[in-house]
Amino acid sequence: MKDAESQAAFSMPVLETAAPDACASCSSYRAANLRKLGVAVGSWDYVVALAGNPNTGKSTVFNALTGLRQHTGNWPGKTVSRAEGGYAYDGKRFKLVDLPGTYSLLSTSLDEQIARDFILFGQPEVTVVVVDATRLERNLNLALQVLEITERAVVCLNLADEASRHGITVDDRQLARDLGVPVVPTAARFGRGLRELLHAISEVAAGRLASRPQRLEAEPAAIKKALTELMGQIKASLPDLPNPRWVALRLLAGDESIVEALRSGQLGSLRAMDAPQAAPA
Ligand SMILES: Nc1nc2c(ncn2[C@@H]2O[C@H](COP(=O)(O)OP(=O)(O)OP(=O)(O)O)[C@@H](O)[C@H]2O)c(=O)[nH]1
Ligand SMILES: [Mg+2]
Repeated sequence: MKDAESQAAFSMPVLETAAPDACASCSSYRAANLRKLGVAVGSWDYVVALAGNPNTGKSTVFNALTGLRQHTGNWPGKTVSRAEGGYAYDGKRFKLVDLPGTYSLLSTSLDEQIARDFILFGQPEVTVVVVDATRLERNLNLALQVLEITERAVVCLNLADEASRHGITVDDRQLARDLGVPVVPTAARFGRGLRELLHAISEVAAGRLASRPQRLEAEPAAIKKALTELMGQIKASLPDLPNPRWVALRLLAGDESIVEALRSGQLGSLRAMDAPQAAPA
């Protein structure tokens, strides 16, 4: 993006204008606190990842918050690599990372691996899982996998307008209780719900919202023993690697791509992924 454009994005009016009598404690005021930074993130306080199945509106959310113009369209697989941009909100700077769509953290296609590696090893402070409210059951598979590895998550229940058009009602409060993390209904294409999303991300990033994510039952004793041993070895050789438990589980499952990534040293180098990177305009 050119400088002038980036400057324009910086000063662009935000989502919806705050009412003149907006007070500092209401959500309109908070939305007015958004500054879209485009690619000019500079330094940042928090890294936020946008994860989710293909075609759920991740890039639409990314564009709305950063002022950038990532490719969007109504078919899956548009975003094929990581894109970064930023925004400032409530006195903090957020680096937002738009990821390719992925159905699962176990996926093996290249763009899905890019998403998987960032979610697992990029150490975002907050992972926003953008789910399609019209296909909730399928989308929750990835959401539950993400909640296995991080407490710092927000579920963005997008395409809420499409859901109501199809007569689908989602009880977002119950879903939030069931998942143990904030759930924010949005219609990103129309800018709806984004102020609440910004607020939830900010609260989770700052640790002001305590999440208790839904986790699967404990594993059988034999697996637990093998896991503990393997995790010990992984931690000894790669002390800084986030999510050693996930890596150990994949090794036990015989995941060749993880075996190879460990052998080649690729897993050890993934943590360098937070170097600033320009997003194509
Ligand atoms: N009706 C409606 N359409 C939306 C909404 N959010 C996004 N869309 C549309 O859904 C389509 C997919 O949006 P994208 O932002 O490209 O989705 P994505 O998740 O980035 O897709 P991939 O990069 O392929 O994984 C586009 O046509 C958007 O305009 C929404 O809230 N309501
Ligand atoms: Mg996309």
